[in-house]
Amino acid sequence: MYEDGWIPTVCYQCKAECSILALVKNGIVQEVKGNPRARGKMCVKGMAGITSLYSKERLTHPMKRVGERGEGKFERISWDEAMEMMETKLRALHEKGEGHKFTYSMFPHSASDPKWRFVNAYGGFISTGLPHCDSGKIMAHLHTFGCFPNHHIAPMYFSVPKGGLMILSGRHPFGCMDDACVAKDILDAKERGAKLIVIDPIFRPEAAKADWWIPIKPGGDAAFFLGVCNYLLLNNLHNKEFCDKWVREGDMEKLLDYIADKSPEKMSAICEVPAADIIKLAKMVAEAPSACIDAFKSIMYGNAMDWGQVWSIFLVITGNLDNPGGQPLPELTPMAPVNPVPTPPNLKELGYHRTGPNREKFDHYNFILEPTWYAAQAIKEGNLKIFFATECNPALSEMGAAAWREAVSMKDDDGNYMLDFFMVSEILPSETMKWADLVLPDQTNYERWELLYMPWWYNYSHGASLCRPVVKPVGEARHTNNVIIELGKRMFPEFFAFKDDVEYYDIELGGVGMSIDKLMENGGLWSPGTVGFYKYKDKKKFDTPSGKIELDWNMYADINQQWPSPELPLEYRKEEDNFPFILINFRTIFLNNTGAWSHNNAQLRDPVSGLDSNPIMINPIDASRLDINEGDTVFLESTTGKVSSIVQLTEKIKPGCIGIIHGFGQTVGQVATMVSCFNDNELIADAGSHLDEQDLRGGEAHVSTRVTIYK
Ligand SMILES: Nc1nc2c(c(=O)[nH]1)N[C@H]1C(S)=C(S)[C@@H](COP(=O)(O)OP(=O)(O)OC[C@H]3O[C@@H](n4cnc5c(=O)[nH]c(N)nc54)[C@H](O)[C@@H]3O)O[C@H]1N2
Ligand SMILES: Nc1nc2c(c(=O)[nH]1)N[C@H]1C(S)=C(S)[C@@H](COP(=O)(O)OP(=O)(O)OC[C@H]3O[C@@H](n4cnc5c(=O)[nH]c(N)nc54)[C@H](O)[C@@H]3O)O[C@H]1N2
Ligand code: SF4
Ligand SMILES: [Mo]
Repeated sequence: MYEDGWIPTVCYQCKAECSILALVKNGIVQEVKGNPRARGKMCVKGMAGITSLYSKERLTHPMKRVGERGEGKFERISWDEAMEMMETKLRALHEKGEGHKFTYSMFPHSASDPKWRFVNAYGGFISTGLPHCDSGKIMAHLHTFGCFPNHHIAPMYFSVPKGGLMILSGRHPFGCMDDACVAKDILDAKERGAKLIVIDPIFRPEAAKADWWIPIKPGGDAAFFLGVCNYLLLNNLHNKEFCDKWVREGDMEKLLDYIADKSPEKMSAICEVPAADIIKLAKMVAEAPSACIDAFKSIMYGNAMDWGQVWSIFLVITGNLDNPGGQPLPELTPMAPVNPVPTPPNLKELGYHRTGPNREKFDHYNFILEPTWYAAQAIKEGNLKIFFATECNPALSEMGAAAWREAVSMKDDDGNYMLDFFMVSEILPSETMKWADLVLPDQTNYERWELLYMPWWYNYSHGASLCRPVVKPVGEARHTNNVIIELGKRMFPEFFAFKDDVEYYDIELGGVGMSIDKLMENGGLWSPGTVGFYKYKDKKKFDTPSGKIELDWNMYADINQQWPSPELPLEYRKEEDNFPFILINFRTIFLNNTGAWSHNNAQLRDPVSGLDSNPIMINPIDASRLDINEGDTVFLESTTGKVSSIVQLTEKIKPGCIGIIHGFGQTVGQVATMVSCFNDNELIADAGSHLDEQDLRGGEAHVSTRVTIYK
């Protein structure tokens, strides 16, 4: 099964899952590089993946908790005992008719990920990073032009023509590549004569390469682009022909009514970008052959849906849909079903928003906006009894770290944990593991099969792409997909009547004329033609209910939110006096989120070649007012927590903002704990604690928080 040579597979040091080649010699991965068939790049994290694979800290056998939750004391057990524990707990809950009190937090690698299949058969919830990421964008695009709800359908930078505008508005693609070739795609486009515009309160590496950097107030993107759209429309600079042909009748008139008073001057007061710059960008857009927006972090605020709707309006009135250099609308040929397919539970009836005081108010949520990450609240209210976590690290990644810890350790009057059972599968020791009852050692991407069939991120090369084992797994590590398939066979044999993961994938591929073998012959890649321009012209419609672009979101008429609000996120309007600064937590190329995969990777935490500190960035103007100097140790405090670190004075951050790196905070693992760095989610409130303030259209206050800073 294992061969020597350059083997095509995928990287999984981040969720981009780039196509790569792994050089295997004598059963050991020696080297990795980008697969030339997929434009051939690999980033520094990806190359450090070999360090994760061979880390001496790898989890190698199942373990069960022996101390209290949080103590992180475990004892080795057999796989038989581990399977037995999961089956007993799951059966007991299911027999009580409370299957919906089981949540599996995971990152699905395809729409038919076997773990997701199990959750559907069981009647539980799936929880992913989705509600944290760009769900506001996905929903906005779905509502407006019926675009397939993928995770992140970014511009295809390789298609941007000369003179085309690439607008990064709250986006760090040079570090958060989401396909290692994207940074080069952007720079190549620039070389062709495309223009790069970076809208960001911090001067990041993209700004250094940009034609124009526009510092903006965090959360101000909706206002900024409303100003741009106002100028385009009122000066007849929009793409009239496109709008006349494709926008639903009456919507343009309503848009004009609504936008008439969103002048650049008025919007400038909200987003803190001079009106002249808003106008300048509008004029550039009007003259450019194409314009695209890439945003990610900027849509993780409480006004996410507002910004998403403005973003959609901008693309529509400039005609930048499914054109070279604009917003792609990819289509996905579905895989063949593996029959019988379990019917998913009726989540709407069971309550997407199953926690909180007034859940009926959240009727507008749907799966994509579903805020299932309110784990802390759900546990406290008795609505979450069994929690599985695979490929995620909620102890650090969930907003409100203290509330999370409290909830998972909470006991009822009889002294039993409110959360009855908690399983974590991981490759390296993680923070979340400390609270688990059962820890399962997973196989890395170099040891397992996995069919990736969903261009979750940038990866258009991922029509379908195959992760295949290139070396023997360490110890007793088992791929969690197979563990869950085994559980499925025991509990729901009718839905798991296939031999294993490989047979499951083969059935799915068989229905579309492919197979695992054919995929391997094809270098691990296969594209069913998901990319193509102007598909709406061939189809003569958009995939919306009316077949036209729908700017007026009349489904939100009952809550008076048909049109986007330019206002800053709700969370900014409170406690301004006590907490005058806005906290920005951003990512770097050396870390992938909060995860053990980079925090416990020696290569990525090296002080020279990687990252080993989390300084507090502040503008010298603010610092001098507070008598804070470079290198001082200061406290950062919010309404929910307090942390401390060293100050870094820099003019690269907009005054009024504080910048920190997102992801730190691990207290387990030799590498992660060499230097102690704080977790930003100590400062950010638990999402369940302020439901009333949240935008009923779905925006959540994920990453934005007010803080104060003092020595
Ligand atoms: N290396 C690496 N890659 C990753 C990840 C990782 O952790 N590390 N995480 C992956 C995941 S899950 C995600 S969701 C993506 C996230 O990818 P990005 O969102 O691109 O990453 P960030 O660096 O968090 O944020 C991008 C920029 O947004 C700016 N910003 C913050 N608030 C605002 C605002 O209101 N308006 C504007 N215009 N700018 C703002 C920040 O200063 C920052 O420079 O990356 C993915 N890829
Ligand atoms: N403050 C703040 N909080 C945030 C964000 C933010 O910007 N700021 N971003 C939010 C966003 S956008 C997201 S998507 C979420 C992400 O949060 P999570 O979904 O929790 O993801 P990660 O933090 O990346 O943790 C992934 C874990 O999976 C493990 N892992 C890696 N590979 C494997 C594998 O093959 N098998 C198994 N079993 N485990 C593996 C890693 O070691 C790591 O511990 O965080 C959210 N939280
Ligand atoms: S972008 Fe992610 S998947 Fe691609 S090479 Fe880098 S770490 Fe690996
Ligand atoms: Mo994310």
